[in-house]
Amino acid sequence: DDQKGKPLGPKEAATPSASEEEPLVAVIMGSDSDLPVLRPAFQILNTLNIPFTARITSAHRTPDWLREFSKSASSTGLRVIIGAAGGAAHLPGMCASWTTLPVIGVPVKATHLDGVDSLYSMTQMPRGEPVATVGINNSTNAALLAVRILGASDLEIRERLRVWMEGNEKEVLRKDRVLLE
Ligand code: RP5
Repeated sequence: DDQKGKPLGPKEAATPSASEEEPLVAVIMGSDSDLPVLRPAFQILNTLNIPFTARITSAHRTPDWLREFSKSASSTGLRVIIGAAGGAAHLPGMCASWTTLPVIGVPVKATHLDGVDSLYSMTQMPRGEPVATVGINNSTNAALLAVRILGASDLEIRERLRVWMEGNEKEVLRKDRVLLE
């Protein structure tokens, strides 16, 4: 249990944070089985040079630790929290109830209900504690949304995102030209 809530090391995170800076984004997940779904988010955050931390904390198995983390999050340098969970996916909702930071939910496809259960859990938050929920398993969009939130008050981050989006556009146009050849 000592391992619970410890930042993931380079091996577990696969694409660890590129810098030693104070994390701006926390990616929390209900289980290490959610890790593969989150790798694209780590990749985006690394590519856009956003310092982040990744933690495993379960709304059901480690409720005290989740509460402690969520309540103290805004007093650190953290600005956005991404919460990923499958099944009865209370993680981002519980987190949102203990913090004023924006919380983005990633519904994970983890059960026989194919992630629809997690999607409904996250989007059906009662009024008062919003969770900005992305598509099932779509951690890429969760990371990009986190970058947009940070960019709203940071011109330099906004510019990095603009350049990245331009690259995306060029890539689609390139593929279109290949089709014509
Ligand atoms: C949730 O239950 C986790 O977020 C995970 O998606 C799902 C299954 O967890 P494990 O049984 O694989 O630990 O709490």
